[in-house]
Amino acid sequence: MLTVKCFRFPCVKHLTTTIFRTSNSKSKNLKKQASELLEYSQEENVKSIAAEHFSLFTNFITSEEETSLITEIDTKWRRLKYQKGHWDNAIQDYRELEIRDWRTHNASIIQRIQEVAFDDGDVKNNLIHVLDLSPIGFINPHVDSTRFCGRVIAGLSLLSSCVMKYTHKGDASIWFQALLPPKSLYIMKDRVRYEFEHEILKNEDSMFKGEKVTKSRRVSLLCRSKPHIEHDDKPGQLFKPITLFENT
Ligand SMILES: O=C(O)CCC(=O)C(=O)O
Repeated sequence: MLTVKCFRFPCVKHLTTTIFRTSNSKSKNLKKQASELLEYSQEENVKSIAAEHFSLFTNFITSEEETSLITEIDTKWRRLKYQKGHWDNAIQDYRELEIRDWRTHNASIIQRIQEVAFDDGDVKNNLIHVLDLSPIGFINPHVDSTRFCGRVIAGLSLLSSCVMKYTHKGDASIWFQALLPPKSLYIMKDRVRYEFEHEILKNEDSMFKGEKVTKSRRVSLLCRSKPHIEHDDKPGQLFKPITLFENT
């Protein structure tokens, strides 16, 4: 069994996120060296699709920033317990929130994510979806609803590693998966966002490069762009976007 710690994936420790700034000061080009954290099916094109439409940045935040985010998030649950299942069973053993107004320090982290994830033409959704999976929680394969979500989804992982798998909607033999360490940021967009279903594997199925990955409590912060056609996203309706999944 593999409990994901840096020493079991020696490269993780040394994966640094290198920042290159382009001449356009608005566009930030973060280059990552996290290829060890990706695994692909045999199909040739999947690697190039992932290279273009999926990014993973390790150590996007510091441990102090992770603690600061979790501290704020944990003040918000009140008595909200983990729920057994989503209405369509898309998610199991989870709870979720949407937060628009963050404490100043945490707001600057959200801003950093949005700066990296979105292009000039994207309209960011400032309601940040916080998803808390219990140790036995998981997310079934789905594509986020195009009614509620635009071309970009960025996810910051906190507390535990997990495996996120992407499977092509038309051909299950075409897939790739990412080992997401805590404090990492992934960005899925365009072809990966629309043509692949994504899922967070349950512990029983959670294998990466032949080794078992055991997830404990994992919290994610999801920053999404808005769809180009406006839909009502008033607070209170928000758990609709949490129901982000297309019924495929
Ligand atoms: O928790 C995550 O990183 C994935 C969330 C997800 O699947 C989604 O919001 O569509």
